[in-house]
Amino acid sequence: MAKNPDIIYLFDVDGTLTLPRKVIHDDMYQFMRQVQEKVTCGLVGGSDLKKIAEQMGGMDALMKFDYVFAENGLMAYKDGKLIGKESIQNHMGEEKLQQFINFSLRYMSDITLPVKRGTFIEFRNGLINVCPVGRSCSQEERDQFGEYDKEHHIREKFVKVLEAEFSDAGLVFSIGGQISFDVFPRGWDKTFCLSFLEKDFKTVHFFGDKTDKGGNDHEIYVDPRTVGHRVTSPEDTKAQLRELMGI
Ligand code: M1P
Repeated sequence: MAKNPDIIYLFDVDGTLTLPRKVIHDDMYQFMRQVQEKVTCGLVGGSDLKKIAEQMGGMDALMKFDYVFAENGLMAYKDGKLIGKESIQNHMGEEKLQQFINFSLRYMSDITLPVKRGTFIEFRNGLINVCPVGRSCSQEERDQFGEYDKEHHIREKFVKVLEAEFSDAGLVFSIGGQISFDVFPRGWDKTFCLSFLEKDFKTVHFFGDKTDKGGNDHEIYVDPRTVGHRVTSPEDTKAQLRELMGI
């Protein structure tokens, strides 16, 4: 049976095709190959390409998917070929970026914490990670900051100041982890990858597990351009696909 050219199935990685941060099980990978014989398939993950390739069993195995969107689509591939590449420095421009970094470093230089270590700003392709205690802290120092922050709201207060100072920069501030917060342009969640698909497909089915508000699948799951499917595990993804496709 020929593939319906209007439909694509798009999958989150962690918790949807693999257990969190683990390599895909061989039977799941083989099942996905069967699915792809019938429907165009893509992956969208927040991690970088190297990490997603490791999780799919290598770069060749990864590039068997019709579309691969690493870092939510900042690195976009179709049929194994790069079709899009975006970075935070390209998007913000060096001047704005340095204003942000300089302001943040000044702000952090005025805070006193139980301890301070190194790497207060970590620059990644798609986001800036800001860390008042410093990312080179030990596990014990990390836990200590986590507790201190619960009481003193260091990150919350910092984010409020940044939101006011850079209100026109279109940035999102996300306190997800224990010691830091992420800063990235608005829209650079998983919906970013839809710009590569919306012209070519009438229906984009998205499968993800962190679909509740605050989860990193939420925006794309509720986006009007997708039909969202909430899954609880790779096994559940498989079961839902079997039901949907009658296989
Ligand atoms: O997984 C959420 C966060 O994990 C880390 O946060 P922290 O070091 O503060 O615990 C960072 O990788 C951060 O970027 C990420 O959002």
